[in-house]
Amino acid sequence: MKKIINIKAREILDSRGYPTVECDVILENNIVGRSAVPSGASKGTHECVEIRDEDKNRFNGKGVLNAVNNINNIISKSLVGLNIIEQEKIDNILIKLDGTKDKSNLGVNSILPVSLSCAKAASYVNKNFLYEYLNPKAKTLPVPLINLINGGQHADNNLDFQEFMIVPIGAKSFKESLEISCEIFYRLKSILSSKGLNTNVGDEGGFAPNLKSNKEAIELLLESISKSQLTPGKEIFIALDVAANEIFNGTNYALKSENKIFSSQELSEYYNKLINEYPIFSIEDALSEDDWNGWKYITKLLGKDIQLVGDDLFVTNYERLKKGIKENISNSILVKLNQIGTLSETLKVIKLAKENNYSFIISHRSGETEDCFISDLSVSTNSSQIKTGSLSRTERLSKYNQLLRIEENLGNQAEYSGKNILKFKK
Ligand code: 2PG
Ligand code: MG
Repeated sequence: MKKIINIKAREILDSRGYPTVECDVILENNIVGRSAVPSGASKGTHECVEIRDEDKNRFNGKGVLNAVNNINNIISKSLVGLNIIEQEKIDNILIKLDGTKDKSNLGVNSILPVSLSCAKAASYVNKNFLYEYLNPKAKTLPVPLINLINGGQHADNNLDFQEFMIVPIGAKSFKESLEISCEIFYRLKSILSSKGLNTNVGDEGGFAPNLKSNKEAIELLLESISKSQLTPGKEIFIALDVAANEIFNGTNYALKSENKIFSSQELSEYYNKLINEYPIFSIEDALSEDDWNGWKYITKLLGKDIQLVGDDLFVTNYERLKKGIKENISNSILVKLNQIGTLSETLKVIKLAKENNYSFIISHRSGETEDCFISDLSVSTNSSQIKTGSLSRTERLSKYNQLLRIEENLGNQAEYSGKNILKFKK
């Protein structure tokens, strides 16, 4: 048994240069588990709350010294002396200490790094990879949903949809999936420059050009795939995150780049046309977070044909997912640790998704750090898919690189989810 002897947090900076919390959980024998919290730009209203200092003299009010102090002064006192492998017990103490449903008291940004650092420290006790500690039988690598064109809140361009992703199912291994995706990424860059379009990247490392329409972004992806000698709809599919909260005005959805205004039903019909025209495997947040009637409609219309993912809709929340399952809404959930705040609660949501045949995708946030906890989480839960940005910016690559190490560590045993995910395309 290894006991927690100290917990120490600090303010560090994330990929947008905003402060975030990093935490060290220190065990006997100087074993240290360290993790850091990511942060979203297009957040769901029902997510747990990250607390910011609101002191305008520091980082435009975005400092996180209060969250850091909550760890150093309050949380550490309650956890020192506990056995590190008692993750659920630790998480329950964190939940009780906070005492609110949305973790607004201590802040999700003080609770999550402690929870994750404990799991990491525990994995180091027996010198295991984190994924092995979480699940000794794990051996399957996820298919990456690689966000090659950024729009919406993640870029300063005119695209309404937030993420245009490629899904390399045709590879034989995770390593190969990255190799062929890099080929497409480089190809896209040269196509953009040959057309005089901007090749600067957005928050998640994908290109962020101004285009005539959302369709044009999809067509650029298809051109890059074909010019890389790969077949769209066979080896590579397309996935979208519309992040529809951001185009919803309370009544209608507006696609500004295309000068169109839609009701939920009309937008669903628009997606129907898109999926008939293009090899789209998955659409995330196709409608806004509380448009339950719209979600019912779109699930009836498209739920048998494609993966419909709830991100802001479910916010990794057990009760919201349960409601969705009961009402036949969507068929997939995006899983983000900082939407809910502890590892144990996240695993409980994943279990519910599995039991109900919903696919689940482990996801980063648009504001990230070098922490690659989600890579191990995705393998340990057999998630089949991971969403962690494009093929540039080290805070995105750190996740892919950890998956490469995991695949290497698994050796001959390693499997790649690949075409198996097509079972989610019904
Ligand atoms: C999303 C995420 C991650 P953000 O909407 O899925 O891509 O964005 O972290 O800004 O909420
Ligand atoms: Mg999303």
